Amino acid sequence: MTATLDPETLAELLQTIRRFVTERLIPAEQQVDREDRIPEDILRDLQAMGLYGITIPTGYGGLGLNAEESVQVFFELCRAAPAFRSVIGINNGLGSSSILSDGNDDQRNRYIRRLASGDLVAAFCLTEPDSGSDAGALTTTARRDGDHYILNGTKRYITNAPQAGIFIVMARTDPAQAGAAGVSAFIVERETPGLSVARPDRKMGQKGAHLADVIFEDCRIPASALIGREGQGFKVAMRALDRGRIHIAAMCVGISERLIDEGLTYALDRPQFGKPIAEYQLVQAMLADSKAEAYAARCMVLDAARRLDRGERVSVEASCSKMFASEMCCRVADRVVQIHGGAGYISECAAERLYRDVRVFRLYEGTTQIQQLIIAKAMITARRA
Ligand code: COS
Repeated sequence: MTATLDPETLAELLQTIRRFVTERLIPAEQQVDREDRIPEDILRDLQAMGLYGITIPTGYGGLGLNAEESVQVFFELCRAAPAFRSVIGINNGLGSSSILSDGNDDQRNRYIRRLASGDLVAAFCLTEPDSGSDAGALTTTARRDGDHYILNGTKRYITNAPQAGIFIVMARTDPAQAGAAGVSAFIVERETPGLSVARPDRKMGQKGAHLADVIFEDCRIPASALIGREGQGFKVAMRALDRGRIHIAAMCVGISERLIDEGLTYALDRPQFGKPIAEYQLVQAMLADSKAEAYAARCMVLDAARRLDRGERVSVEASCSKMFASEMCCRVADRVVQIHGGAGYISECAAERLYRDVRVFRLYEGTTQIQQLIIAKAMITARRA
C-alpha cells in the first residue's frame, strides 16, 4: 500500500498524538495502574481521535494509514503506558486484519466500520490452556451441523475479552487432521448462547487492559461466520500475527523512547557526590546504549512496515523486529530503573510501572524463543531450497 497521507498531514497527526499523550494519557497513568481501569473519558477520546481505526481503510471509516504510517503513530502513542494501546490494539491489528485480508464482503460490511469507530471491540482467540507456543496443537473444536458450526473449548489470556463484542476464534474443524491443517477461523458474536467470558486474570502490569478466558460450550454459530475456507484458519492467524508483531515492536520503540526520557530527566535532576548523575560515565553508558538500541529497533520496525506496504511476506522481518524490540525494551526498562536507584523501585515512579508493563512484550504474540525458531527455520529452509 502506498503512503496515504502527505508528509505535512502525517507530521500534524503525529504532533496531535504527542500532545494527547503528554497532556491526557501520561498524567492518567498512575490512576489507571492503581485502579486497573481506564477512565471512560479517555476511552471516548481514543474513539473521537479515530485511534481504533488507525490501520482500517477510510472506506470503512478508519484513518486508512498504511503500515509505515501506522507504526509512526504507534511510536508516538506508545510513549504512554502500553495499556492505552492495548484497548485499541486488536481493532487495529489481529482482529480487523484477519477479516480485512481473509474475510468476505459481508463480514467486512458487518464489522469493520464498527471496529474502526471503536463502537465494537474485537478479541483474538488463539491461545488455549494446553496450546500456547504450539498454536497448531489447539483443541477447541468447531463441528459442522447443517448450516451451523458448534464450538466447544476454552481460549486463554484473551486480551480485551471482557469488553469484546466479537471474537476471532481459531478452532479445529477436522479432528482427523493433527496440527495446523485442520484449523479454521471464525467470527463469533458475544451474545451467542454458549459463549461465556471468565473473570479477568490478575496480572503483573498493563493495569487497565484486561484479559480473560473465553469458554465455548455447544456454542452454535452460522456457517457464514467462517473466515476464508475450512482448514485455512492457522494461516489466517499467522498472517495476522505477522502484522501484529510489527505493531508490538513499534510499541516497544515508543515505550523505550519514553523510558529513556524518564532516565535522562532523572539523571540530570539527581545530584550525587556534588554533581548530577548524568555527568558520570557509567550512567551515560546506560543512556547511550539505550538510545542506540531504541534507534536500531525503530529502523527495523520502519523497514518491516515498508516491506509490508510493498506486499512482501514479512514473517522473518516481523519476528526479527518483535524479538529485538521486545528484548531491547526490557533491557532499557531495567537500565532506567537502575538509573533511578531506590526511587525506581517505588510505585509512584513511572520507571517502576513501565518496568512491569513491558515484561509481557517478550511473551505475547509469540515468545522470544518462538521468534528465534521462526527466523532460523526460514533461514534453513531458504538455504536448502
Ligand atoms: N503466513 C502464512 N502462512 C504461514 C505463516 C505465516 N506467517 N506461518 C506459517 N504458515 C503456514 C506454513 O507455510 C504452513 O503451511 P503449509 O502446511 O501449507 O506448508 C502452515 O502454516 C503451518 O506452518 P508451520 O509448519 O510452520 O507450523 P508449526 O506448527 O510448526 O508452528 C509457529 C509454527 C511456531 C510459528 C506457530 O505455532 C507460532 O507462531 N506459535 C506462536 C503462537 C503465538 O504467537 N501465540 C500468541 C497468541 S496471540 S497473543
